[in-house]
Amino acid sequence: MTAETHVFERPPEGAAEDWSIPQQWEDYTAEEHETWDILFERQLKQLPGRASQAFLDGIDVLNLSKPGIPDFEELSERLMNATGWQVIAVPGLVPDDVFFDHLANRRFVAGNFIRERDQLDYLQEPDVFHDVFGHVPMLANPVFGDYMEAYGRGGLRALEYDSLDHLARLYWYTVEFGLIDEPEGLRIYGSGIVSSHGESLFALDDPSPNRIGFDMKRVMQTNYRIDDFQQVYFVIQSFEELLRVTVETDFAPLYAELEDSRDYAPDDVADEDSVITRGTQAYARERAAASPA
Ligand code: HBI
Ligand code: FE
Repeated sequence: MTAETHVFERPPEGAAEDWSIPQQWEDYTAEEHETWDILFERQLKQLPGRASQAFLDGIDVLNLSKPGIPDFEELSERLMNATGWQVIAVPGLVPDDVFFDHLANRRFVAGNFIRERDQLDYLQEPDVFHDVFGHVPMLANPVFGDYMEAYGRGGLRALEYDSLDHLARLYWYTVEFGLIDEPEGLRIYGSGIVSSHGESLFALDDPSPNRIGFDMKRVMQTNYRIDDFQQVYFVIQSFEELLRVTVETDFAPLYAELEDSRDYAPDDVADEDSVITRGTQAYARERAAASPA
C-alpha cells in the first residue's frame, strides 16, 4: 500500500463496480500506522484556536478502539450513529459521477494508502490522512453532512448541464479550503487546510492571501491552484447559510449565467467583493520568482 499512482479510468482489479475496495486494515505496517500517529498528533496540537468548533467537536469520532490509521468499519459505525454517513475505501481518485453518487448517498470515499515518511508535508493525491482526518470530523456535523449530500446531488445535475468546472470550484473553496467567521475570529473548516501543517498556519496568519466573503457565483467564477497554498480563501458566516444557499440556488440558470461571465484569477479582487483581508500576494510572488514557468 504505497503511493504510486492512483488515477484510473475503470475500476481497477479487485475494485467493485462502484470503485470501492476492501480497506484491508490488517495489512497496514507498523510504520504506516506510525505515520498516521505522527500527523495526527502534530495537527491536534496546532488546530485548537484555528479549526472551526465543528471540526474540533468532530475529531472525537476518530478516537477508535485501536491507535493508528482508523479502521473504516469501526469509523463508519460511529459516523453512521452521528449523522448517517459512512466511509468507504477507494484506490485513489474516482471519476466525478462515481464520486457524486457516493456523496449523494452519504458515503464518503477515502484513499486507503498513506503518504511516505518523506512526504509528511506535501503530496499530490489525497491519502487516508487527508481524506479521513481532513474530511470525516466535518461529516460528524449534521449541517455539514447535509451540505455534502446536497453537493453530491448538485454534482450529478451539473454533469447533465456540463458545468462541472464551476461546481468543482464550490467544492474547492468550501469543503477543501473554506474559512468560517466565528465569534472568536476566522477559523478553518476546509479539509485541505486542516490536514496541512503549513497551510493551517498560512491560511489564517499569513499576510499574503486575500480573504473574501463567500458568494456562490463569485466562487464559481474563480480559478484555483492545486500546486501550492491558496491565494484566496472564501469566508462563510455559518454552515447553515452554506447549506441554505446550496439547497436554494437554482443551478440551471446560474450555470447559464456563468457561461457568459468572466472568470477570476485566484488573486483577483473585484469591486463587489466583501474583502475581509486584502492580501499582499507576497508569498505567491516569491514562489513564482523562485521557479519561473
Ligand atoms: N475522488 N477519491 C476521490 N476524492 C475526491 O475528492 C474526488 C474524487 N473524484 C472526483 C473529485 N473529487 C472531484 O470531482 C471533486 O473535487 C469535485
Ligand atoms: Fe479532500
